Amino acid sequence: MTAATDTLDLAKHGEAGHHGHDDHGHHALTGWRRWVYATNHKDIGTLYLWFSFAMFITGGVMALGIRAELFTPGMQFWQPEFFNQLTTLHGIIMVFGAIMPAFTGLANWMLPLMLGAPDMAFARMNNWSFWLLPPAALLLIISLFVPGGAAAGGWTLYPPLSLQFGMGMDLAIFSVHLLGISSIMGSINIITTILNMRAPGMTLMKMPMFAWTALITNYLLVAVAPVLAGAVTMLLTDRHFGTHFFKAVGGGDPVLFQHIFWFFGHPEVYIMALPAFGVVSQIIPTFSRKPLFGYHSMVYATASIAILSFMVWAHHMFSVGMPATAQLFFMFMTMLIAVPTGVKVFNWIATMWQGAMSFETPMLFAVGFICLFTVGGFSGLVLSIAPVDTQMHDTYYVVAHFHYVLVAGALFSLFGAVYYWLPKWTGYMYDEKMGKLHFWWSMIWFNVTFFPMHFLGLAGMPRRIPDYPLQFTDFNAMASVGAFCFGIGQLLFLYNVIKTIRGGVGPAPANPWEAHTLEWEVPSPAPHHTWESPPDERLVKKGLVAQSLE
Ligand code: HEM
Ligand SMILES: [Cu+2]
Repeated sequence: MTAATDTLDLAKHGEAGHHGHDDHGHHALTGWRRWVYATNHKDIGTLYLWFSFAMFITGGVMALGIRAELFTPGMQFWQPEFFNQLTTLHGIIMVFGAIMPAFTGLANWMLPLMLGAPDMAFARMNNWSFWLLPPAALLLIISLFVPGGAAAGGWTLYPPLSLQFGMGMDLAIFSVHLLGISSIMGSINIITTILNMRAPGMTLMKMPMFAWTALITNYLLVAVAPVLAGAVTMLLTDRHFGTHFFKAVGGGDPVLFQHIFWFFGHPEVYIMALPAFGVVSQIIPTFSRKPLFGYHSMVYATASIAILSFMVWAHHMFSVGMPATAQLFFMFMTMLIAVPTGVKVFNWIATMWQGAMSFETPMLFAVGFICLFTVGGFSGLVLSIAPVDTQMHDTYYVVAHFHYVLVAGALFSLFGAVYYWLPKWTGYMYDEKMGKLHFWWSMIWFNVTFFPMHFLGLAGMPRRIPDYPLQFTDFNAMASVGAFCFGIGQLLFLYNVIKTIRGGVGPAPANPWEAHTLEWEVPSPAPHHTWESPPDERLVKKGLVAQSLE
C-alpha cells in the first residue's frame, strides 16, 4: 500500500502543472456540444461504449425474436421472410455494432491512459470515426421499414440472394460502407497512437498486453475492412450498374464473393477475439497477484494468430467444392491456429498457478472466458476437419461454435473489462454482489442456450430457418428459455453500471485492484486530461516490472 501511495504522489507531480488548465480549459464544452464535438479520448470512448451497449440491446431483442419463433415447431410469431431479416440484422448488428465498437471504445478510453499519452493521435478524426456509427445503425434499422424489408440473406450477404432483395439490401451495403470507413479511421488512429505516443521508457515490448492486442487487431482491420468494402461495392454494381462479378448468367461467379467475403471474414473473427485476449491478459495477472506468465510468447502468439488468420478463409467454404489439395491446405492451416491459441491459454493458466487469486467480478468473467472460449476453440477445431464440416456446415453446430467464441469469448471479456475499469471511469465502486450475480446468471443461461445447439447441429438441424421437424423440439425449447433468461439478466448489468455512475457503493481509490499498469496511477475518476506531461520514467518502469517479468 505504501508503494501505491508513493506512486500516486509521483503521478500528482506529473499532473501538478496542469491543474488550472483542467478546471478552466478553454476547450471545455458542456451539454450536447461536449458529445457532438467530442475530441477527448475519454468522451469518445464513453460514446463508443454506450453506442455498443445500445446495439447489444437492439441485436439482443432480435435474437429473442428468433428464439421466440423457434420455441416450438410450427409458425407462431413471424413470417419466414421477417425471420430471415431478424437473423441477418442480428448478425450484422452484433458483429459491427456491438462487439467491434465496444473494443474501439475500450481502446480509446484506455490506450492513452495505459501508454502515458495525453490523448489519441488524431483527435478530430476520432470524433468522425464515432459519429459515422449512429447513421450506419440507423440505416440498418430503417431498412426494416422499406418495401421488401431488410436484407435477409444472412450476415455473410452471399449472392445470388443478396442480388435479389429490394432496397433493404442497398441500405445494408451503405451501412457496411460507413461502418468500414469508421473502422479504418479508428484503426489508423489506434495504430498511430500506439506507435508514436508512448511515454518515454515504454518500449513496445514493455507495453501492456492490451496495447499489443489492440495494435495487432487494428493492423488486421486496416487490411481487411477495404476488402469487405470492395465485396459489397461489387454487389452494389451487380445490383444496379450491369456488372456481372457474381452473376453466373453473365460469366460471373457467386463463389468469388465467398472467397472475398471470407478473406475479410476470418481475420474479422480475430478482430473480435484478439482484444478479448488483451483484456483477459490484464485482468488475470491483477487478480492472481502475479505478472503475466510468458509475456513475450503472448506477443508472438498474438502475431502468429493474426498472420495465420489470412490463410484459412476457405474453411468456411469446404462444402462449395474445391480441389482436395486446397481442402487439405485450409484444414491444416486452420488446425495450426490452435497452437498459438493453446500457448495463450497455457500462459493464462500458468499466470494463475500458485497465485494469490481472488474472484471479484472482472476475474470471474476472465476465468469464465477461458473455460468457454476453449470450448468454442475446440468445436472450431472439429469444424476445421473438412470431411466433418461437410456434414456440419450450416447446421446449429456452427451456431453453437461461434457463439461460444463471440458471446462467452468476446462479450464476457467486455463485461470483465467494464467491471475492471468502471472504478477508474466513474470514480465509484460497483456493487460486487450484483456483479457476481450477473456473472453466474450469464454463465448458467449462456450454456443452457447454446450447449444444446451442439446436439441440434449434430442431429442435422440447419441454421437460418424459422421452423423445424418435431424431433428437434426439446433442445430448441431449452435454448429459447435460456436465451430469454440470459437476456433479462443483462438488465442487472445495466442497473449496476448506472448505479455505479450515481455513486455506487462508495468512492473508488486510484488503484482499487492494486494493479501495475499506468492507468491506475491517475486518480479515480480519471480527470478529463491525463498525462499532459508524460509520466515519470521511474513510474513507467515500475508499472512495467510486473508486466514483463517472467
Ligand atoms: C476466435 C474467434 C472465432 C470467432 C469469432 C469465430 C466465428 C465464426 C463464425 C461467425 C462462423 C460462422 C460462419 C458462417 O456464417 O457460416 C464460424 C465458422 C467456422 N469457424 Fe470460427 N470463429 C472463431 C474461432 C475459430 C477457431 C479457433 C477455429 C478452428 C480452429 C474456427 C473454425 C471455423 C470453421 C472451420 C468454420 C466453418 C464452419 C462451417 O461453415 O460449417 N473458428 N466461426
Ligand atoms: Cu474462419
